[in-house]
Amino acid sequence: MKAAVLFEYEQPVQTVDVELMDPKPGEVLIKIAAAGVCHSDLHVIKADLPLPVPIILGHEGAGVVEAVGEGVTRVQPGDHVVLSWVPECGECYFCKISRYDMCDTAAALAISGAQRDGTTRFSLNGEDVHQFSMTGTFAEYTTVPQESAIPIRKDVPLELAALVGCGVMTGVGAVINTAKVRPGSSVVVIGAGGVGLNVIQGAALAGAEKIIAVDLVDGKLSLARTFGATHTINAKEKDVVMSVLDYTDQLGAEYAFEVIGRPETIAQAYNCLRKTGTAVVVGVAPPNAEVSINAFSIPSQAKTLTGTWYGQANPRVDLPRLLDLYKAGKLKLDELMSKSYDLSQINEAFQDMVDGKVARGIIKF
Ligand code: PAD
Ligand code: ZN
Repeated sequence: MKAAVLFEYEQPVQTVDVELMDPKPGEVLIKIAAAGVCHSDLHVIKADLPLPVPIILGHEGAGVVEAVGEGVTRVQPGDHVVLSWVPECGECYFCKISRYDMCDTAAALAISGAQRDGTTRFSLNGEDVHQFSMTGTFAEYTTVPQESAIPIRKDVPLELAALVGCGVMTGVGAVINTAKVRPGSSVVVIGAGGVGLNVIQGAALAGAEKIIAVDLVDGKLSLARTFGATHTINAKEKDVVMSVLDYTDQLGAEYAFEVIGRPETIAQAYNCLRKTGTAVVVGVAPPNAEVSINAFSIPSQAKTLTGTWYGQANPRVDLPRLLDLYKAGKLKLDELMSKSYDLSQINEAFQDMVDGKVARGIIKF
């Protein structure tokens, strides 16, 4: 079977034949139908998210259950599933308090690139091949823990369902679960890419009155309007903080989201806020990056600076709910899928993302 493997950082991904073992107890074999291309995959290539290579990238995907290992109770062959890249262990402190997004076990395993028992399921000429966050969706088939296989309704095309597996969950979840944006409020979204567009539509869903989208690419800003932005700022042309003040009666926004992963734009999100506002960092910055914020503003302006991981998802509840919202006409998925590719075109898909040509690129199998 074919998979897109990163062998070395900063090098193109190679589509090669790999071997995949049968699922072990508690695991599920999935035939992938579609996989979205997320900037987090590119972070791995750039070593900004340094995971062990060789690794099968891709963590946003959907498919059909092909086989299940011993003791699997959550799904059966034939089920349609969206993959969750945070398979909760259910046993750590954070799982006990129902913060599955913060599962310590899932975090440690993501860094190891292995499955729960510490070994890999994929190999190439006898060498271990890792998986991105126990998923690895840029592959014809993948084996995942059953906690990663979230059963979904069958009346949503799998190529659209794939999108909720990362970008939609993260973006909408950042708004609804983390910031808990209130109707009538003002929201700034810095970075209108695959995830940022979902923050924008999440804010619209939450009833925000002003949704100010910021990007460097005009095409992204017009997409942002499609997803519910009421105002747009091209950061190449205008000062972001000054423009946000102008759009908010010189108060600043109540909520700001950084959806790029750069220290400067994280500080910008904080600086866009009015006193008592909340900034949520979605973007993943390199491990050693640090953000500079005026210290006096911390007590004197009483803002909140927080972050979100996987949109603070409870995947078994939230992923099916997002698809219900799509079926109810309240969430856009078709408009996100701007271009589809064969697995062998994966590097082109990354380049299109870097060039700002797509909302979300989708690999179709
Ligand atoms: P993307 O490349 O589709 O979007 C990034 C957008 O930011 C593009 O539209 C760029 O034009 C725009 N941009 C870049 N620099 C600037 C700037 N200085 N000012 C304004 N706009 C700018 O990426 P994505 O949406 O797939 O991912 C965005 C980030 O979110 C990335 O860091 C990714 O790793 C992270 C992410 N986090 C989680 C999580 O759980 N927190 C999940 C998924 C993705
Ligand atoms: Zn992602």
